[in-house]
Amino acid sequence: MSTNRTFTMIKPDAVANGHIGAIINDITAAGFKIIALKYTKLTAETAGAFYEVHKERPFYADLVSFMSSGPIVAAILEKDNAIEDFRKLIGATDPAKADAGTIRQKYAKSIDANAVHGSDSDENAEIEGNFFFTAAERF
Ligand code: IDP
Repeated sequence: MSTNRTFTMIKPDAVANGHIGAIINDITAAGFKIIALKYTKLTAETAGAFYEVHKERPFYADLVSFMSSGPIVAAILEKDNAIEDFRKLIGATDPAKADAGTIRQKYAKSIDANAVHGSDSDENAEIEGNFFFTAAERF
């Protein structure tokens, strides 16, 4: 069953480059409602736990280091067909391959520093949202 919710992070590169406002604007203009929102910073430990599923991938250490290198914005978003529509809005993992007008094409510079995260399934959206937000922080 679809929950119509997804989880996103605006990653350290996009925060450092001043894109928080523009990215949130793109997200809400595309019809996503913000259910929860937080400006925070991951540590090496919490970034490592968040990306545990990628532990065996060759880029894991770099990903953990990058994701804990500066503040991020975490959010839970709601919309019909949220997972698929949000993946379309952000574009391909590699911004060089992302469609024109997508968030990664507009704001990301490389495959590792790619501006935003978007959950890949309802199950992961639930797990990832719970990683950052308590029930009392969702509206
Ligand atoms: P996704 O974020 O588009 O779902 P995943 O394959 O789940 O892509 O990878 C998670 C994150 O790991 C990516 O967003 C990116 O930051 C990083 N990543 C993925 N592939 C590479 C790579 O080949 N080199 C460096 N970093 C990568």
